[in-house]
Amino acid sequence: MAEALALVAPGKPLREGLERILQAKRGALVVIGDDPKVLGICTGGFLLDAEFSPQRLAELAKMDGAIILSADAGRIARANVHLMPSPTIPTTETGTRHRTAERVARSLEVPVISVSQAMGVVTVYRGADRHALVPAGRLHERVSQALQTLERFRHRFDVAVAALSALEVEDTVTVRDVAAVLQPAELVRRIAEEIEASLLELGAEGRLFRLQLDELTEGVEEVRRLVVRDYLQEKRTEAASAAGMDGHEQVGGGRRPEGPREARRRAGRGAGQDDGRGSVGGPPGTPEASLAKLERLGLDELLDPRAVAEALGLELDHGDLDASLEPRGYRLLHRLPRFPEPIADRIVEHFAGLQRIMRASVEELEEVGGVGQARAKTVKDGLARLVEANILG
Ligand code: 3AT
Ligand code: 3AT
Ligand code: MN
Repeated sequence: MAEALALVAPGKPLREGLERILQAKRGALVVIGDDPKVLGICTGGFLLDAEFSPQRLAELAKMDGAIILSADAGRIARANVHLMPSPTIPTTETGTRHRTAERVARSLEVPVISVSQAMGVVTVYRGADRHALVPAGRLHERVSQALQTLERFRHRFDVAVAALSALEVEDTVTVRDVAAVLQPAELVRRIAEEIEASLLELGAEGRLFRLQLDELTEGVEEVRRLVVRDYLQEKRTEAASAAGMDGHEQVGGGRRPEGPREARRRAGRGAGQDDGRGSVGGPPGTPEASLAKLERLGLDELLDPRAVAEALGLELDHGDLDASLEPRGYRLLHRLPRFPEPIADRIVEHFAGLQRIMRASVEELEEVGGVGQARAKTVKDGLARLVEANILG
């Protein structure tokens, strides 16, 4: 469908021809492709094999029947053709032109376009998909409105990320602060996805919008992933429980180890319960599953910090959003300048939690494979700068 929409994007000759047909208040049935499979369902009409031009298309649309174009829409192969797709192919359309368009698209691997004379609408059929074209002016309007909304959420995201960094260094993060980052991040992702679809339809006319979109989404996806990796509550395995591993021994763990309330709750908790929904995007308890869960939340759910906590696998005591959390440290370590990501990951996996990384000496950091004196210093300096920025800020 994406390729088909690219052929009819505003500014393309084919789109111009379709606009002319609309202006003349006529209809059309256009098949893009003239391979033997297409010719096999063609009867009547005549051979043209003329170079495509918008004017020619509009002129030929004055005749009955379908117009057959080459696969690249560069030539007009035939006109006034009667198409005879198998009547057993299902169609939900009513008029003969639209029934035919849907059946041809469903049975052959070619895009089919209908211009409805009665409704003044252009529809692209591809396989079982259909897409009604939106006039370019309305698309422009829609995209610029969506970009404005995107900008607002991007701002909210930036503010929340800066706040989270400060709280992480101070070691005073709560569930609420993590949700405050993941919520706008997910909204940014959703709006961007919508804009992408409109940009596909706008083709070359969407170039400037594309630049804005890229700028407004820059870095959000990475932070989204790293925040999830920082706070995801990993499902504890039977083996780990049996071995007497507790929060203290867990690598990272998302949840601060101390806290008698939490220890009590944890003791009573069963291991590894599946919720049956977590299968899309990786096994439950993985960052991918968590991200997929966030993506599936309805808008109302997403706005509730408790739903975000649930997607992270956090079990809140009486839904307490002020419960404190400790990050593993992925996000802050990935911000270190010119620092290889696998090494940052290794440091996080070696120490249990950001606070321990911050307290580690250069020598202790050097114990991690791949970390020499230079890198250990980069870590110490980078984290020290964050603390400093925090005190001054
Ligand atoms: P006109 O001289 O334009 O009236 P025509 O033979 O050129 O007749 P068209 O292709 O313009 O025919 O089709 C006109 C309408 O006839 C369109 C559709 O509503 C109806 N029609 C055409 N073929 C069929 C069919 N197989 N079954 C039912 N209705 C049909
Ligand atoms: P409109 O919304 O009225 O434009 P429709 O789906 O109601 O489209 P109609 O039955 O009114 O379709 O037919 C309009 C024209 O479509 C008639 C004919 O020129 C063309 N057409 C219909 N069926 C075929 C076909 N099988 N092959 C080629 N052209 C067809
Ligand atoms: Mn009709």
